[in-house]
Amino acid sequence: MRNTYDTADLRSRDAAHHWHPFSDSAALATEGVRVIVRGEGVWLEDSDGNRILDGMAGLWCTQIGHGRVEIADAVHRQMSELAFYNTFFKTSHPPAIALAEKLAQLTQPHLNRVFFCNSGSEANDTVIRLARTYWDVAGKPTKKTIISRRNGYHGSTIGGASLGGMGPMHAQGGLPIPGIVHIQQPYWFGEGGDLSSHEFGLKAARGLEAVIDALGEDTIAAFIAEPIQGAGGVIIPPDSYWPEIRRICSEREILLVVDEVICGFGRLGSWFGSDHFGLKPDLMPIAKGLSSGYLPIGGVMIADRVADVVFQGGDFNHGYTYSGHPAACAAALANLEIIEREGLVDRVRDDIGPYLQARWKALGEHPLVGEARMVGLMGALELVPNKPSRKDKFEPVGQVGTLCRDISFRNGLIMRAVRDSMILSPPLVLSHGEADDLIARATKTLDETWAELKRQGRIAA
Ligand code: PXG
Repeated sequence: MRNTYDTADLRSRDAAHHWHPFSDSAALATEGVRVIVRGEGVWLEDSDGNRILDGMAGLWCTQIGHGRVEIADAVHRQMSELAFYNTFFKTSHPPAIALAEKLAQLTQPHLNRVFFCNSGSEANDTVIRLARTYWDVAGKPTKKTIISRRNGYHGSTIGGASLGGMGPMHAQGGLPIPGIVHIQQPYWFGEGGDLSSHEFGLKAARGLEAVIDALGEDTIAAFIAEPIQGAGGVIIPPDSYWPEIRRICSEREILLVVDEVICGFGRLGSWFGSDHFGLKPDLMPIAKGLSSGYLPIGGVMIADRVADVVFQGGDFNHGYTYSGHPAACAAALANLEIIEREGLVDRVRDDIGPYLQARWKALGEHPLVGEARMVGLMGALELVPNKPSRKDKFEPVGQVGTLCRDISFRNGLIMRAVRDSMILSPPLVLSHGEADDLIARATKTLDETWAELKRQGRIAA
C-alpha cells in the first residue's frame, strides 16, 4: 500500500493540539514529531514511508508484534456482542471471567485472583490500597509504609510515581506522597564502586533490612520492585540480590510486591520475572504484554493469603469504570492464545533469546560500550567515554544517549536511551534474520555515534 500521508500537515496539527507524555512540548513542537502510521511484525512505517525496526516493542509491550488481525477480529466479535458493561454491583461478563481464570492458570499456584485496571499505573495505585487494607483488616493498622527503590519505575499516577524512584518525576507536583521510602537500586555498573558485583548485590539487598530495622517492622506494609528495572535502564541485579531479598522477606512480616508490568508475559523467557528469579509475590501488578498493547488493560494478581484476609474486611472500596473492560479482556485473551500457540515464552528462553543475547553481548567489544547486558529479550548497552573505566561518565549525562538514539532512528532501529545507555526490548516474534538486521543497525549506530563524538572532540581521537 502506498504511503499517502502529509507529514508537514500532521506535524503542525500535532504541535498545535497534542501534548505529549514525558516531553518538552515546546521544543517538540519546533522539532516536529515522527508520525508512525503502520505496523507489521517487528516493523513500523512512518508517514514518510521509512521502515523502522521496533526495538522497543511499542513501549515494552508488543510481545506478539504489530498488525495481528486475529486480535482485531476478537475485539470486533466482542464489541459486536457486548462493547461495554461494568464489573461493579454484582455483575460480570464472559471475557472478564475467562481472562481472570486464564491468568490464575498462567501465574504461580498461590495467585488465584486478579483485580482488573487499565494500566500499570492504576495497578500500582491498587497495590498501595490493597497492601494497606490487608494490614488494616489483619489488625495491624500501623503497617502502612511501602519500601521501594531509587530509579524504580511504577507508573505516572500520583501513587505510581511516588512508588517509583525517579527524581525528575518527584520534582514535579510535590511527590512522593507520605509513607513511601526508597532504598538503593541494585545497579552495579553505575553504583557498585569498588565492590564486586556479588558484594554489591548483597549490600543493595541489605538496604531493605536496614530500613525495616530503622523504621520498625510494625510500620512496614510492603516492598515493591521490578524483577529487572525497565525504564530505569534495564538494571539486571547481581546474582546475589534476589536470593538475599527473598531471605529478608521470609524473615520479616511484609508483603512482597513484584511489578511485572515489563518483565511479565515472556520478556525474560519465562511467563513472569518472578518465575525467572524464584520469587513468590503477594501482589503482582501486570499490564503491557498482557494485551501486547493492542488495548489498554492491567491488573493486580493477588495471593490467596492476601485475598483471604482482605475478604474478611467486606467491601474493598476501589475500582475503575473500565476494570475488566470486555473488549480489552478479549484482546488480552487473544494475545495470550497467540503467545501460547506460538510458544513465544519458550522461544525467548531457548531460541531467539540466546541468539540475540550472544550478538548483543558481542557489541560490548565496541570502544563506546562499557557493558552489554541482556536477559531474555531485554537488554542495555552502557555508553562510556573511557573504556574500561566504569567510573568515567559522559558529562552532562544524557546527551550522548540522545545523540545515539537519534542516529539509531535514522538507521531504522528504535532503541530507547536512558541516561547514556541504549535500551532494547523487541517483540518476542523477532526472527533470526531480523535479529541479524537489528545488530547490523545497532553496530552502524555505535560506529556513527563514536565518529560524531570524535568529531566533537568529546573522546580522544
Ligand atoms: N510498572 C512498570 C514496571 C512499568 O514499566 C508501569 C508500571 C506503568 O504502566 P502504565 O501502563 O501506567 O504506563 C510501567 C510503565 C519508558 C516507559 O520510557 C516505561 C513505562 C511507561 C512509559 C514509558 O521506558 N513503563
